[in-house]
Amino acid sequence: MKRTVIMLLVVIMAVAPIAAVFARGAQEDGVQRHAFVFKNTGNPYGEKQMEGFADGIREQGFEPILRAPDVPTAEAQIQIIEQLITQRVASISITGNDFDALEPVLTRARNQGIRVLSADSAVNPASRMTHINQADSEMIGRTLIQAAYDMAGGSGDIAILSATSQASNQNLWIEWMRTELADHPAKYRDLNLVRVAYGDDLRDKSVSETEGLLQSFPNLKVIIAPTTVGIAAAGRVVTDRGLIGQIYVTGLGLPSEMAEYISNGACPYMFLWNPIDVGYLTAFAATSAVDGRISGAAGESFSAGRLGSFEIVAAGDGGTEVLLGAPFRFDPDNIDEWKNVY
Ligand code: RAM
Repeated sequence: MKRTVIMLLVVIMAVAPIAAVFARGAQEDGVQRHAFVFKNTGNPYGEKQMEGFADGIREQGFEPILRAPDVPTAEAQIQIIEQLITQRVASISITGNDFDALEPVLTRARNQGIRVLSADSAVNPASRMTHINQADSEMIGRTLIQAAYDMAGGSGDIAILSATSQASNQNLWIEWMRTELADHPAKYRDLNLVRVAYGDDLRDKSVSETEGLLQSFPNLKVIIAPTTVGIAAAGRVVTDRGLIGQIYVTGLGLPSEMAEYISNGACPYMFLWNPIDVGYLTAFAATSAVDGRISGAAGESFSAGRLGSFEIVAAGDGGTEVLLGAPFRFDPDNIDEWKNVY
């Protein structure tokens, strides 16, 4: 009996320090690891977002893990998340390839004590503690329709070239584009949204989808691409086909990839936020979630290094979010200042 009690005490004493460390999210080797999972590889926007995340995690003395599947699907992200659960990371921040499909695996991660957040493209509220949103989704959607109206001179066919059909960030922006059109029927009377095409954030597919739009709609005036991959592909096609001045491209683009098309007139202007800052802000939200400073509830706030302090607010989908700030407009007057920044 006495021996059993002693053995038990020995076991408890051996396990206690490990348990204490785990409680703060560290692995067996004492290192706290924070993972970021992007939509897919080969997207310069995603690389910048992950770069910002890695900077923010390292600045706080932890270790970042950056992952992205080859293809932008939920299934491919599920495999990565399963590996991260086995690795016992402290947090997973994900740019979701699907709003709902990741819920079972992310719930499993959360049940193991891993803190889960989304950034850029949200997963549903049941799957996340909070979402790091680059900018107000309503403002993005409405602004892009207003830009298309302006470029089309008020009338003509317009089309949207999106990422994947399941991408929750693009789908939300497109919903707001439709709302903007519906809210002002008189203003947009002569503006026809003829199609939403999906380039899947793959360069070649985005190029061929742009070509398909040009072929199907000879009177097309504006292509709105709310994706950095799509807008660059559309800019390329319009330029190569000698359609500058006939078809305009706008949407969300990286200044580094779009400078050529902003200067040559294929894209009169476009919008974006700083993707490095989205990642950096996510890094601080993730560590704050791990050390218990935030639970993800509206009204909580946390400090995000060089970006200052942020508050968690209610999101339109019933969950919560953190807003980085307003999107920025890039045009011929300022593009040279920005093209080497991101
Ligand atoms: C693409 C991705 C990303 C989106 C940007 C605007 O790079 O789809 O998720 O935020 O475009």
